[in-house]
Amino acid sequence: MATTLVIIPTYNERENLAAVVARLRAATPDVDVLVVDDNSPDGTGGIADGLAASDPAVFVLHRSGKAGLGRAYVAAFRWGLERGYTRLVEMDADGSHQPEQLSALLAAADAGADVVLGSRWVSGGGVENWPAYREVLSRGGSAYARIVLGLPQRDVTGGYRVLTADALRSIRMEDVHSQGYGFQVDLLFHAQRAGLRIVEVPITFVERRYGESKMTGGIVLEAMLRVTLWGIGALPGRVSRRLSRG
Ligand SMILES: Nc1nc2c(ncn2[C@@H]2O[C@H](COP(=O)(O)OP(=O)(O)OP(=O)(O)O)[C@@H](O)[C@H]2O)c(=O)[nH]1
Ligand SMILES: [Mg+2]
Repeated sequence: MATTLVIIPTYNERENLAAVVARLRAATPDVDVLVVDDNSPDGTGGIADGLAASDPAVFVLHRSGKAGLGRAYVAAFRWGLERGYTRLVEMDADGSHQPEQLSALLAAADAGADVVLGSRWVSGGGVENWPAYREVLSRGGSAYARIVLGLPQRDVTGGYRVLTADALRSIRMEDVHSQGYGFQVDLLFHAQRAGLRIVEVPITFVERRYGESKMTGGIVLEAMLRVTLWGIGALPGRVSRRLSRG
């Protein structure tokens, strides 16, 4: 039997956290939940403690300050692996990743995928209430990373994912350095190079209704620069593989 831990990173998600956890517990009662809070100034950590106190399936990992999404996930993956969970899930706190769609992602893992990507850019997927510029940025970012890194997946920046514990163990976490959204691309790039079975499942991403986005120009720039550098770093390997295939 698979044991599943859904990781929800939070930074100032006071208006969103309780609702998303309630929806998740209703939609998939068998999964556990770990909130990873970076000492949110708005008191999200205290809300998470309240949820954990009233539900034995909810846990909280408090971190000392805002260190970025990537660091929060690496700490949470370690927490989950140490406790023996066989599947770990990434999910945003702001309602953009609908808990009601998790069972479709888990079904793909049941069918043998090592990594399941909730995907906006495959048939059946999409976005709701997104301003045009966000869609352009996201599609453009995905296209750029796909080309530069040679990734075959359509949605490489999304953050609604299932990873098996074995898949995570086969990726050297300490090599996944990116802090912001580049983290998702970085993790996928490592998974692809580790030869893991990666499957995309369509999702409808719903723009947050409450609270503020943490996405900044700096985070986008970090992601683009890193993708470019990894692409250059991976080039010799890609060329020699192509040559050896003739
Ligand atoms: N623990 C932790 N969580 C973070 C950090 N930065 C963002 N998050 C959380 O990561 C998730 C995604 O961040 P968002 O700000 O929603 O980013 P986004 O979904 O790309 O942007 P929007 O579509 O505008 O909401 C949310 O649950 C955030 O609260 C961080 O530094 N630490
Ligand atoms: Mg969001």
